[in-house]
Order: sequence, then C-alpha cells, then structure tokens
Amino acid sequence: MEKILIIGAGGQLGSELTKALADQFGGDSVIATDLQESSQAKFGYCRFEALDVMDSDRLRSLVKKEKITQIYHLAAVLSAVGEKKPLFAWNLNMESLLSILEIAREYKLDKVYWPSSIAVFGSNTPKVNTPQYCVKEPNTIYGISKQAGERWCEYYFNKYGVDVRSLRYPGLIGYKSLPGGGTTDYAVDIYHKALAGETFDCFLEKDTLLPMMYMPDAIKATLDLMNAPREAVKIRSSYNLAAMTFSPEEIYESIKKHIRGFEIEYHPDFRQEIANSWPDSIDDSHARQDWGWKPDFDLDAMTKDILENLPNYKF
Ligand code: AKB
Repeated sequence: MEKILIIGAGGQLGSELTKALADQFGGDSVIATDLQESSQAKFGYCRFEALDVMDSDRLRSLVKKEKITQIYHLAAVLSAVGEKKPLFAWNLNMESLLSILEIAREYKLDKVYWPSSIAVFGSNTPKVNTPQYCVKEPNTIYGISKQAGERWCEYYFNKYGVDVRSLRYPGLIGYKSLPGGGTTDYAVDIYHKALAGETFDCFLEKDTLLPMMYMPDAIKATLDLMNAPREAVKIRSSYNLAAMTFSPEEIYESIKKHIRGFEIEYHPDFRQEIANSWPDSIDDSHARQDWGWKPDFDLDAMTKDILENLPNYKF
C-alpha cells in the first residue's frame, strides 16, 4: 500500500494536489504537512502534521515511523520573495531537496515528486517555443535553485536509482489559495480584485507574455507523470510543460467579457525584470510524446471557471 507524504501541502499547488492524491489513494494513505498549524483546517479528509522541512531529523523519523513510500516536496520560496531574501531562498530550496533525496535513497522510497519551473530559463534562452534542451542561465535565485535542483534529481536517479520525477511548471493559476510570492501571481490576484469590484494594480507591463496554466491542468499533469510507468519517464531533470500564453492585457480583456466595469492600471516594479528574463511560450513535445500530456483549459475557459466558482469558495 502506498503511503504519501506531502510537504508544503498548504501552498498554492499543495492545497489542490493533496485533495487529488487523497481521492486517488484514499485519505488514510495521505499525510499533509506544512509549516503552519493554521493550514490544518484545510485537510479534513486526511491526516495533518505541522512540519518544518528544514528539520531533517523529524522528517526522517516521520518517513520511518509512517512507512512513507512517496514524497511530494512542494515547499519553496518563489521568485519574487526569493529576490528579497536570496540566501534564505537558496538555503530553503536546496537543503530541503537534498535532504529529501537522501531520505528517498536511504529508505528506498518508491517515488519522489519535486516541481521545477520556467524560472530555470534566463535572458539567453530562446523566448518563443522554448525547447526542452537549450541554454539555461537563470537570473533569479529561485531559478538558480530550480536549475541546480534539476541536476540533483537527475544525479540521484542515475547514481542511486531514486525514482524522482519533475515538471517545469509555468505560472499556475488557481482560485483555492491566495497568491504565494511569485512573478506570475498577478494572474491569480486579478480575479480576486475583479470580483471585489476593485481596480487591479498590475506590477507587470500590459504586453508582458508569460506561459501559464490553470490548476486543474497542473494537477492532471502531475498525476499523469507520477502514474506513468517508470520506463516512460525518460527525462529525469524536469519536463517542459505548457498550456497557454497571455499578457496582463489579454487576461484583463478575458475577465472584462464577464465583468464589464472592471479596470486595470499598470505600475511595473522589480518583477518586470524577472518576467522579461522568462520565456513567452514553451515547447512541451517531450511530455506529450513520453506520457501523453495534453491540457484542457485555454484562457477564456479558465476565466469562466474561476469567475463561476471563486465567489462560492470558502478559504
Ligand atoms: C513564480 O512566479 O515564481 C512561480 C513560477 C513561475 O515558478 N509561479
């Protein structure tokens, strides 16, 4: 029987992935963990433990005691917050991954999941249809930590056979949690402001294109990758993954089709430079070929779904 430990379960991705894993494996097979005790309320359907991922002794003893077979390591400092606290971001993002890879090797875990990001790309990367294999000179500390993390994942797979799998997520947009310190998070916040009847103050220029994905697609991609047979997973650094590309002006126009009086203002800040260093669009043909990836949502379908569901969602 699988026993799954989710680290960072209270975050943007974790809040929704934990539920999907509990639906797949049963609530008794899933332990959600997060730094914040306050996250506990979200997890009525599975067990919750407060855990600081930097406490590797406690992590190790939890894995041993609970006979954990899979770890989903979702805790990270994202791009914008990382630029404010670079050493903190590097230490948390790297040390946590290394301790989990070591634990996976030591306890012979079945699988590990660790998310990478489009932040591994930098200003010297081809911007349009960015290929899987190309120059990667990330400009943010978050991107540097993700790039190094990808190399460590591939290393642990090649050297020790640890079955670690990873996706380079684009900006993820969900309505079940609030923005989490990323550059793409304007595209989460904008829906909250539109529904609250407020003018949206955008920290990026109106024509800044970025690759994005609606959360149900991100959950589907993650489960499909993790459920794929070991031999099908040919890339052990991290897979390029894509769904849609849009600018702030385009998401604004998409929302305005439903909320006519909605207004936006543009006041770009330090996050503009981060966005400028990332791709406009991503070539995800390896994910499509190797394990059958295909997204379901485009911009207008996502907008419709969020505007229908967010007003009734209880945080
Ligand atoms: C961020 O903006 O930092 C993240 C990411 C693209 O990985 N959403």
